[in-house]
Amino acid sequence: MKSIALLILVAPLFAANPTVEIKVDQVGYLPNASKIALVVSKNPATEFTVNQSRDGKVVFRGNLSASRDDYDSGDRVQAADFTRLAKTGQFYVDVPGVGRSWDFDVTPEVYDKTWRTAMRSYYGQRCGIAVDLGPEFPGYKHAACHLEGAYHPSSGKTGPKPSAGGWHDAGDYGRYIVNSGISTGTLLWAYEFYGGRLRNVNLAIPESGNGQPDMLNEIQWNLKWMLSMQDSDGGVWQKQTSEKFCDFIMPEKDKLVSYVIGTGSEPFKSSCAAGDFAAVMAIAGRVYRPFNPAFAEKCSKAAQNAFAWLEKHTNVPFKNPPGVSTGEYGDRNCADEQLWAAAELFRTTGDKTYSQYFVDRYAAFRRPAVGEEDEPPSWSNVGSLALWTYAMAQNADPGAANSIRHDLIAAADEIANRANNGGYRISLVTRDYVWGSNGILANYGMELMVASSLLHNDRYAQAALEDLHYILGRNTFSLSFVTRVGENPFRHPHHRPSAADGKDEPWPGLMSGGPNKGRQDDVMRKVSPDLAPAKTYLDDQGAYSANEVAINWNAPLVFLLAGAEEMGDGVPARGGPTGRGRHQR
Ligand code: G3I
Ligand code: 9MR
Ligand code: ZN
Repeated sequence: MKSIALLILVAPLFAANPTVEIKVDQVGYLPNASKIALVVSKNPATEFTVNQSRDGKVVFRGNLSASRDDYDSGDRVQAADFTRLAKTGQFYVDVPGVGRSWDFDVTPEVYDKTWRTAMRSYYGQRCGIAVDLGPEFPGYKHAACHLEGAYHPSSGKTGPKPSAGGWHDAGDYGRYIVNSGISTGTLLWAYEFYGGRLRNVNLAIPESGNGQPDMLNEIQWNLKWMLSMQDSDGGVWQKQTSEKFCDFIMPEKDKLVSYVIGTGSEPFKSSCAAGDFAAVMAIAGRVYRPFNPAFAEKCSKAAQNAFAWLEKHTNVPFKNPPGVSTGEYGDRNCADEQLWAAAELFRTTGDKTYSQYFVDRYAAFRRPAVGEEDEPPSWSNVGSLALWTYAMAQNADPGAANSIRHDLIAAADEIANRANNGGYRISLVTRDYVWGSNGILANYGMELMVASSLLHNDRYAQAALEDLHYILGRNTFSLSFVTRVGENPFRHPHHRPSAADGKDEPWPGLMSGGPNKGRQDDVMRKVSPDLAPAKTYLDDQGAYSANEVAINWNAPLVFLLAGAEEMGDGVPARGGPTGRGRHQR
């Protein structure tokens, strides 16, 4: 009450409510990068100012651009370009006749806090241990959950199986190797690209201060669970979940049996799980070497065993066995997973047989194929990760490495140029507005950061920032798609802890799946069928096909934010192998 009264007393004219018609990155912009706000209003406006939040003082004046039609949202969008603003500080954009925007910052460190919040969300997703976000988010905690497990008949084994940690996948409490694969791999890559800066960040987790960087401490929590999913023959089970999704309860209240689930018949383990597992363990085998050589060696061996299993079982798909209705992550083609594993194993071990495996097969995965548009990495398609990692390997086949670089230039040019098409200046195209479209966008952003790094072209990193701006509020809803980040974030994720903890605000640092024209849940099926793809979204807890959160969507966000942070240092983002030397090889 007191603060509201105070606000009214001192509230001058400039403190009017922000309008959704002005869209800004609610976190902010880097001083040395493009700074654009977007305006969608009934009557085209002509002028804008940038004002200091503290006192409303005008620090920049400009004219709005002509309107651009944005096909995917149906919006007519004008741009307020204040790239030339030389000041740092906290600001808002004011458009006479339209209103003012939410506040945002302009500083070199503008994304640091958001990176930490997004990365720390993995701690919140931990299974098998009590979690407490502490004084930063008082009361956000849960007790140790899913401590016991059992082999499901579909796994080929019977009896109890200790359940061993890991991260809850998403809004549900399942743990899935395929999705853990790309998530953990992406995070480890982020460390490899930007570790020089990330290694110093304290995430306030139980392991903090143990001498190993916290980012690696957090990732190790999931790696240990993944290791526990490998059978003695080297194969890897698909997932550990209950047979059906539990109610909207806290994780420690979920008493459904946590089963190790397999394919239901020989060989019980699935090929995509083995491929993703091998790739991730291979990366871990080099990243942990300086800190924990024994663990690194264990991971590397596990990767080699999984690859050997995979060579004998190249295409065992996974489908949910009868009676099981949790997430499937079914993917009929595991050749890309196997290629990724071979490339990461080559990078880690230097063993030429992995390189040969790659060189013999990579041509089929080159992107974009003639006449095709580029597709960023996703849980079902890790082929591009295979290609890029190979291009970063020492002693790579020069012909292969060259063609991969060449393809990456073509892909990155194509993706970066999309910013000129639509009003929102992002990499998404119409067909991308499916389940997890924000994850697709973050993966485009990651791809651009990788391209910038490998090809030493800052233009790609600049384009990646445009994608980040959309996620952080510069979108048709003027909504930050990351919980607790920005002044107007989405608030009702399909996320069991956020729903069941009795608190108004959701758990922090989680990115929404985003607009999905597929309308694959009962809430979304009820929205108007006339909505444009980019508008097919509701901030509604029940809308799991548009508003769930997931570890594989947060991971490219973490990567993208890390790349953006590095740009704030005033140096083009060049974490690649010949770049700023942060790459460990
Ligand atoms: O890419 C195709 C497109 O070609 C096609 O035209 C279009 C038509 O529907 O669909 C697109 O595929 C969609 C695909 O996601 C894109 O990745 C499928 O429809 C859609 O069903 C599929 O959804 C997956 C969803 O599980 C349902 O299986 C999501 O990728 C996946 O992220 C999500 O994962 C769930 C886990 O199962 C359980 N835990 C939560 C997690 C997040 O929601
Ligand atoms: O909560 C589940 C979510 O994690 C999944 O992504 C989604 C699709 O598989 O399913 C959700 O669970 C719903 C179930 O599929 C149908 N009944 C309602 C459940 C959520 O309330
Ligand atoms: Zn759990």
